[in-house]
Formats: sequence, structure tokens, C-alpha cells
Amino acid sequence: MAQISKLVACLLMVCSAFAACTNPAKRRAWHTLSKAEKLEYINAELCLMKKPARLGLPAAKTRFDELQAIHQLQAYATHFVGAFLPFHRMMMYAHESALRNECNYTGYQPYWYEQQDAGNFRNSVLFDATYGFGGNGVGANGCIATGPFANYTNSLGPGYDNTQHCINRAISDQTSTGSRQANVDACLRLTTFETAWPCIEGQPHTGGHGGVGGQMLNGVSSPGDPLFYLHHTWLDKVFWDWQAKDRATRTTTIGGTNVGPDYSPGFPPRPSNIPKPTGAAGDPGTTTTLGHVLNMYGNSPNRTIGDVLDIQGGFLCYEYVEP
Ligand SMILES: *[C@@H]1O[C@H](CO)[C@@H](O)[C@H](O)[C@H]1NC(C)=O
Ligand SMILES: *[C@@H]1O[C@H](CO)[C@@H](O)[C@H](O)[C@H]1NC(C)=O
Ligand SMILES: *[C@@H]1O[C@H](CO)[C@@H](O)[C@H](O)[C@H]1NC(C)=O
Ligand SMILES: [Cu+2]
Repeated sequence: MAQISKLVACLLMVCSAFAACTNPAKRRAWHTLSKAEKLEYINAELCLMKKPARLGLPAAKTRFDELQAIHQLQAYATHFVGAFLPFHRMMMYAHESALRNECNYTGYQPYWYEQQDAGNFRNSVLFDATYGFGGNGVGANGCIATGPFANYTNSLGPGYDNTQHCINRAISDQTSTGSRQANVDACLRLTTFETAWPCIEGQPHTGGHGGVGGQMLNGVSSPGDPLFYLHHTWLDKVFWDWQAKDRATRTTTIGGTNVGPDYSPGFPPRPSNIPKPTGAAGDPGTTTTLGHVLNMYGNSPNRTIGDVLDIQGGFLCYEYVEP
């Protein structure tokens, strides 16, 4: 009887736990997209930047801002903790879903194949003014002056401050060397989550944020630059490449502290109205578990880390196409 009702539930498409991922979405490297595909992605992002906010989160004016707010509001609870990689995976999925469901984007979330540009971000095709995200910051404020996002007014950031400002950048080729293949390989060689996660969060993660600079270098408000999603989707690929080396174990176990630091150098200080991290919903103690709740602030249903550890696990169903 129970079997039959499960089958009926599956036929009604409400059995995510049983749904097989038979046709995974293909996430591709930005530089391999056609010009038309790049423009479709850019136009969908511009659409999110025009769609009015609907979640009531502080200072957010648009749907693009709301995704940034989800990151800003829990920055200290989602960095330097075991949830870092699963949380950002969930954010990439939320962004991809918003583009597709709200802005008619027909592709999937692309990634920036950063090792190809490491040490030479300045000349990356990502910064193209027509088929990319615009160039470096200029002038005293470092505002980007070219490309489709040149005139976007960010309402969130910098950091925990909420002011009206431009998307700013300060490309550093030197810092971008952190995204090099050797740094990726060094993390992929590690055999425990407790060592691989901090490795990925250190370098290559910092290479992309610091290599772009400006808004992207702000650990709290970095999703104010649309490049954030290309960078973190690449990191998600690095995480998946690591998981795939021992898929059975690495999609079913997690660890690391769930108590973020009170303050981290390079992060804006946590203001007093943001609670000091002391643990997380779904974790019984101070260690990150599969039951850990990823808080999406009403943008989409909360999910647990266990739900997102396998990118072809039913809830998520995508794969990374090598460049
Ligand atoms: C998406 O497509 C639907 C159906 O064609 C249309 O009604 C809607 O306006 C489109 N939305 C956007 C944001 O373009
Ligand atoms: C941004 O504003 C400037 C000055 O008004 C204008 O020349 C430029 O075309 C605008 N760019 C975009 C992408 O809207
Ligand atoms: C999502 O998780 C947060 C943190 O546990 C919780 O406060 C919030 O109520 C949850 N939201 C929903 C819609 O369940
Ligand atoms: Cu982040």
C-alpha cells in the first residue's frame, strides 16, 4: 500500500526524493557560449535588475538585490563554516532559477573558467563591454563605466551598509593568480571535507573575489556584481569535481564547524543588529550536519545541506560541461 501511494505521488511529480536525474542541465563555461547565448544571459540578468523586490528584505529594491540580501544577511553564518560550499551552491541554483522562471532565460547558469584567466584577469573575455560584464572600475569611486551593468544602482552594500552606489571594480592581475590551476589541483588532492572546504574557500575562492576587486572583494555584499554568480558557479564545479572523486561518501557526509567567527579580517565587521553566530537550524551541536538548514529568506523553500550535496540527486539535476 505504502509502495503504491509512493508510486502515485511520483506520477504526480511530487516525489522529489525519488525523481531520477536522467537529463541533467548543462552548465557551461562562459567563454564557450555563443554571442547569442551570452546576450541571452546578460539580458535575463538585466531583467532581474528591473523586477521589483517581493520579499521585504532590508533595502532591496529589485529581485537581483534580494539575492544579494540573502547573502548579506547571513554572511557570517555562511563563510568560514562547513555550510560555505553547500550554501553558495544553493545560491547559484536560486539565481539560475530566478533567471529561468522569472526572466524567461532558456539556458543554465554558466561558470567562469578562471584558471584560464588567472594572472591575467584584465584581458579576460568576461570583461567584454558587449558580450560580457563590462570592464574595470574607473575614476575615484572605481565605478564600472562600460558594458550592460554600467548604470546599475546597487542599493545594498558596501558590506552591511546600505547606500546607493555603482558596481565598482579594481582588477588585480596579481591577486587573480589565486585562481590558478595549481591551487585548484591542491584542493582536489585533499581527502577529507574538513581539509578540502577551507582549501577551496581560501584559494581559489579568494583569487576571483580579489582579482575582480571592488564590490566583489567585499565578503558580505559581493553578489552586487553579477560576476559573483560566474565565479561561485566555477567554485561549485571545483567542489563537485572534488566530490566526484568519491561520490558515494562525499555526497552523503559533511562536517566542519557551524559557528562562524565573530570577526574575520577582510570581512566588514558584523554589526550589532546581526546576531552573533552560535550554531545553525538543523544542526544539533556546533558541527555542520546533513540536516543543516540553508535559509533562503522566503525566496524559495529552505533546503538542507543533505538536499544539495549531490548535484544529480533529485532536487538538483545538473552537470558541469568541461570547457
Ligand atoms: C516570459 O514569457 C511569457 C510568455 O511568453 C511572457 O508573458 C512574459 O512577459 C515573459 N517575461 C519576461 C520577463 O520577459
Ligand atoms: C549609462 O549612462 C551613460 C550616461 O548617461 C550612457 O551614455 C550609457 O549608454 C549608459 N549605459 C547603459 C548600459 O545603459
Ligand atoms: C528558513 O530557515 C530559517 C532559519 O532556520 C527560519 O528562520 C525560517 O523560518 C525558514 N523559512 C521557512 C519558510 O521555513
Ligand atoms: Cu559568499
